[in-house]
Amino acid sequence: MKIDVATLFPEAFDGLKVGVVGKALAKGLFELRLHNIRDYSADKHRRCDDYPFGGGAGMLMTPQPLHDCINAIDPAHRARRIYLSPKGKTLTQRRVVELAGEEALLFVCGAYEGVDQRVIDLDIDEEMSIGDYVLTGGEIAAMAAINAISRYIPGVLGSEQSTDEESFSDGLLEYPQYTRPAVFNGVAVPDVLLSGNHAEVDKWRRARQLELTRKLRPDLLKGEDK
Ligand code: 4FV
Repeated sequence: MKIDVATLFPEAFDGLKVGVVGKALAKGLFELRLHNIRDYSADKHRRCDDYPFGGGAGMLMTPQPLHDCINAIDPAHRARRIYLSPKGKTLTQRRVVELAGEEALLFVCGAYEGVDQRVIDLDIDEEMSIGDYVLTGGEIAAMAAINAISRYIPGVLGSEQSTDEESFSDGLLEYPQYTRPAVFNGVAVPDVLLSGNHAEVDKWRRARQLELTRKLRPDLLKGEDK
């Protein structure tokens, strides 16, 4: 998979060069290319922002640098072009898995109050949000999406890790997890997990998932008989 990012702050993506994702990049399991939108500005001062027509607080990203950057990266429009925005559909694990199947992704990071609407209309396939709040730029949202998507790229998670049983993989929150020591700070691990009875462990875990999901995320229970 090839992931391109159009951003005013390429250095923000150093955060992806560590840990599991950093190792995967070093091994070439997927490709990440960063493009500085400012390099495409035709303005003599390399400006990429201007005041919004009609007034209003803050600045907007001007259309020319972003439009030219996007089309220089992806001239044949082969990539799925995603603009990070609070107006977008909130990213879910289901969408993460779908995007992990794409050959090429292009994440477009806004800044300031956002971007000129004509770039979205002309150049963007989908708007994606990571949550109902406003960030100063799309970079953190893009890194969150890239991080989540990378977990589904073959070889990124070691054999000891898996995407099979985790929060949202079966539409429910994950069950509580414990490791050594068996008693910590006077609190013991639930006996069933030490029993060696896998059927009972599975039953206990499913019951905890339902209990946790009902308590913390009832919205995930779509009325199905769970
Ligand atoms: C955002 C979000 C987000 C809005 C203006 C960047 C900022 C600036 N992106 N999920 N929530 N973006 O707040 O994805 O351009």
